Amino acid sequence: MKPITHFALLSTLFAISQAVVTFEKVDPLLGVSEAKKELYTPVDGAFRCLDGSKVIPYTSLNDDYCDCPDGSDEPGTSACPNSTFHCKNPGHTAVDISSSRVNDGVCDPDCCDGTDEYNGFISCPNICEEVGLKYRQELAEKNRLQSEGGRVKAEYIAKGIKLKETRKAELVQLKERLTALTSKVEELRAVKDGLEEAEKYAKVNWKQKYAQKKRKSSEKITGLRDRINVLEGQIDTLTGILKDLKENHNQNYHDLAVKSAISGYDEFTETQPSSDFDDYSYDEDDLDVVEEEEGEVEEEESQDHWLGRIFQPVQDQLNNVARFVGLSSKINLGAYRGKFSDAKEAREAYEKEDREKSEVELKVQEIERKLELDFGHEEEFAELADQCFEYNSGEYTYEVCMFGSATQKSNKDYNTVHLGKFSRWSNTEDTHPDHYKEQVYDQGIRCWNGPERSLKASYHFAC
Ligand SMILES: [Ca+2]
Ligand SMILES: [Ca+2]
Repeated sequence: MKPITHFALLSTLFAISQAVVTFEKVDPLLGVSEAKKELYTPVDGAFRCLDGSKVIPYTSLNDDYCDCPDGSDEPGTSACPNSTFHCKNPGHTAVDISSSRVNDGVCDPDCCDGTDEYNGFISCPNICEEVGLKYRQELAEKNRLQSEGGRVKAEYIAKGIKLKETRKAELVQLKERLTALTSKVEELRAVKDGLEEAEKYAKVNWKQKYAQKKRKSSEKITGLRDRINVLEGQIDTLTGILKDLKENHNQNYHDLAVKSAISGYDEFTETQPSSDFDDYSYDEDDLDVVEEEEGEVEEEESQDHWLGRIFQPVQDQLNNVARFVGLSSKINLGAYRGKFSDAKEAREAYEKEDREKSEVELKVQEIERKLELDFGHEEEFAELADQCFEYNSGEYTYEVCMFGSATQKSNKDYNTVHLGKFSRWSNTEDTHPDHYKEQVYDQGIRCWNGPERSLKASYHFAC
């Protein structure tokens, strides 16, 4: 053999020898936790697999050959794929890792003491003190947050329970107010309707009287006009006679009476206007102007008159309404007679009370809606109702007002889209641990040629 060949052979043998030596030095209890060490006590130089399936020589422990079906004979090697290696991790938390990670050339992050790599190919430093310190700091911060979260939760529960009681009490008061307003509005509505009916009745009768008077006046004027026509004819006849007398009388015969008649005729014709009796003509509008002032007076008088006449029938109708709406006492129109001078005042009073009734109805609906909402087993989420939270995804900013509505706003053109109203918590049962971690908002603006928009809002609560 050549010297170089001898050297290569010796090197190989040395390497094999080292490997064998390294293998033989593996502690049979390597990778076994303190809690399980008792199970690895030899009995007559033998080891019973932990599943009890086999008894093998104690020397077969950690001999890098898998003997037991459950892998329990190789806690410190990677020979059995179903075995685990125990990292003691002093200064931190001990863990069991898969035996496949033993001597795989990678420092296992869970095995901070570096004991998973012991064959000498790589060296893993023991960083458990550093990792343990960081872990304990994070744990302390987490505990602090949980403690703070617990305090806030207790505060929210107390507020939620109180809020519910307050809402219940407020609802009782509002419903009593609503009952009173409903009765009052019905009463005022009946009064208003009665006065409006009276007003309408009075106007109709005034118009009828006005038309009758106008017709009579028109007849009188027509009669006067006929009379004027007759007089005009008579004047024409007389002036014709006088004209004929003037032109044809015997001028040689000086009769004083004839001269006086002709002189009177000349004076009459010189002083008369050319349009004769045209100024006496009239049309229907002239008649309206003449009678309007009288009509206004007539209207006021008629209204009072007719209000008085229909007072009792309206009172009877009101009492019927009172019975219909279940009022305990009759409506006394007389009490309103001095209060409302006309239907306009009654209408304004009715509308004012009706508006207040609508406002109270809305409050009742809102409180009833909130009382029906699921604010958690202990009302812990009631305090968060209507509080809004934003999330910026880059392209959009989402806003969720809890138990209210959700919107999506573009960060480019600030166009806002309604995504929906609060519908429910997640689909899980309310006993599920994740039930109160997700809310569904639906019935949003319909997508173009698609379904209605909706949103699922997930929350992380530290308590
Ligand atoms: Ca073995
Ligand atoms: Ca490893």
